[in-house]
Amino acid sequence: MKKVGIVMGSDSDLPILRKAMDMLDTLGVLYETHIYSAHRTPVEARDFALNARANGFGCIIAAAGMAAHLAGAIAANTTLPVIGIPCKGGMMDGLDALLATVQMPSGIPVATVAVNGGVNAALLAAQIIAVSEPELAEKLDAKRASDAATVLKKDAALQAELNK
Ligand code: RP5
Repeated sequence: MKKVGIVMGSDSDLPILRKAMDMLDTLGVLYETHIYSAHRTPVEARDFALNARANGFGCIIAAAGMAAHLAGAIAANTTLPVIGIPCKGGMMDGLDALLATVQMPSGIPVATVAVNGGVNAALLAAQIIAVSEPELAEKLDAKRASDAATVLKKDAALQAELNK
């Protein structure tokens, strides 16, 4: 199985990435995690992206806040799919990071999830890996079914309470 690369701009982003790692653990997806910054460690971030395909990664999650160039900088140096997580924080509380991550120029895509969207980033990464992993695809189908059953159970409880 190809690994998911997880890169964050600072250890202050770690709580968001922990949610992603927990979801990948639940699904049995392999990953490797690093703190590399587009601004503070540009050489390491670039080298990670340049070597990611050869190092067995199938996609990369990149999370950063404020002037969030990390996902774009990673995407500039690999043709692996890159999933960007804009992180909350700073004067604009994540809006700056959202725009910096999502508004990529034509030619260098970043699949941007919601601000602090660690869980969806992990699910999208798992869906990418599952293109060539039928067992993982089955786990994702089972999770969807289980999530739907949870909603319908709550609906049934609400009906019982309100619609007598
Ligand atoms: C970004 O600046 C990081 O991704 C983080 O979200 C934000 C603040 O970083 P720290 O000052 O907490 O290290 O580069």
